[in-house]
Amino acid sequence: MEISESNSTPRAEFVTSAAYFKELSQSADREYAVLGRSNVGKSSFINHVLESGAIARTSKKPGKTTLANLYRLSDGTAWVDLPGYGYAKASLKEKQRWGRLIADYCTKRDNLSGIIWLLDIRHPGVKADLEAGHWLFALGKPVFPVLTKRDKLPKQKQQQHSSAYTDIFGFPADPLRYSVMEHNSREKFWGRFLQWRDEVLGEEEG
Ligand SMILES: Nc1nc2c(ncn2[C@@H]2O[C@H](COP(=O)(O)OP(=O)(O)OP(=O)(O)O)[C@@H](O)[C@H]2O)c(=O)[nH]1
Ligand SMILES: [Mg+2]
Repeated sequence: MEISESNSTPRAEFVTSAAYFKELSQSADREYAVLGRSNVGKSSFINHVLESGAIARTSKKPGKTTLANLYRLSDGTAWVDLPGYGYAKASLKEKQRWGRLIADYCTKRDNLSGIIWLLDIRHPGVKADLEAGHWLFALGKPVFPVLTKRDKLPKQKQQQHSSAYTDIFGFPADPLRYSVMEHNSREKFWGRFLQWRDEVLGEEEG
């Protein structure tokens, strides 16, 4: 019989959506944003890791999330699902609004405690992520990288690509590999994420 880990997962509830940064209300002292390329799996990750069914809307096609969506968690934090960057096919006007929303959010959100940065395990070093990486590290906020869609690669390739990511971005350790197809991923995420969160908080307070 499988032992359920679900009681360690905080409950999530949807609070609000916003098309522009100034419209996004705050609901917790500490907030974590889920950032990544369009279609990398941000909304799927949120649903899976928070065991929240379909609280965040997902799609096979890129460009699904067009607003900042705010969730309140039972652990007292909040999470924000952002539109993806790097989607070439949206209209210029939409791309500009998403870019502005992401940039304003990341630079002006005063309760932003860290960024959960999602990267597709299959494609280390794509241009949009390199550009985002430059910008993200300049921002100076703590970053927790997660490699998504691990089920799409054999184990050996996963290891190679994970090391490639670590080299490219100078991560202190190989990032967590995640798949929404695996129950295991959720457990591993919470183990590492909570540890990281404590370390980051310790640095802030210390
Ligand atoms: N095989 C596999 N597919 C995944 C995984 N995570 C997400 N997907 C698929 O990837 C596609 C995009 O997922 P979304 O969660 O909508 O991606 P997103 O990053 O929120 O995309 P935007 O909102 O458009 O920026 C969907 O078809 C998901 O089912 C995973 O771990 N494994
Ligand atoms: Mg999305």
